[in-house]
Amino acid sequence: MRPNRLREAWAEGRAVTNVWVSLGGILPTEILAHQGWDSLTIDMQHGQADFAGVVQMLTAISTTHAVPLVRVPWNNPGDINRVLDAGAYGVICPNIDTAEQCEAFVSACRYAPQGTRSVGPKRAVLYGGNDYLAKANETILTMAQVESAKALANVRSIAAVKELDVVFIGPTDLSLSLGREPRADPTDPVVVKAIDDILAATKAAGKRCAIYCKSVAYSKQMIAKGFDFVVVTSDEALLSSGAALAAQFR
Ligand code: 3PY
Ligand code: MG
Repeated sequence: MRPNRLREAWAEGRAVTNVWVSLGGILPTEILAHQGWDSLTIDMQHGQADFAGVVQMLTAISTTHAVPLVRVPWNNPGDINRVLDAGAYGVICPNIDTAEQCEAFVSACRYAPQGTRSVGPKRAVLYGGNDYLAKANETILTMAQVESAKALANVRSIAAVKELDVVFIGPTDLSLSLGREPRADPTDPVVVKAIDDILAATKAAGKRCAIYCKSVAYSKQMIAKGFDFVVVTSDEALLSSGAALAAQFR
């Protein structure tokens, strides 16, 4: 099976980068994938893509070495199975608040005996290889978003879920849930402490930790703190900041 290059980078001690794809489209996604990111995330929770669009974007990403990830809209085994069958090499699940919710999520990502994923990998075999069924469980990444006060309280038990690979911090929802200004790249001490506590609990459980950022400077700070995975920017941010800059020519 095609190896998961994120797992390989971590085994070499290297943190990895990601760009978030919210607007979508085949060619824009392919252009982004060619810029040297370690991975791309197609966002089905707050992004525009429908399922057919996701399959097209996964195909576009697979013209490169970037690892294709999908954020599903919710913790729903039907959606999780479909994006994996379409060739996602990792699933990011939003709003995991308890270990029980995390168990249900990872179960949908793993074939028996580790889980309850149904067998029917269509494009996944074309992308991953003919031994996909045998190797999928050890290759696919399970990434649970910890992004609420309840999840913060439960982070030790969430991080301890056996088949969970990555705890992924959603700073905007986390900030809002903690009664602070909802924003990425937070500097509010209450939110920063929550982020540090989640990172420490994740590392103590021997798992990888990821965070959504919106600037290069903040992403670098997070890697220096010990994060294994940083979302650096998004198609939406790149388009609007580039267009705003160009509009200043007068
Ligand atoms: C959040 O910041 O809440 C996120 O989910 C980032 O994608
Ligand atoms: Mg969120």
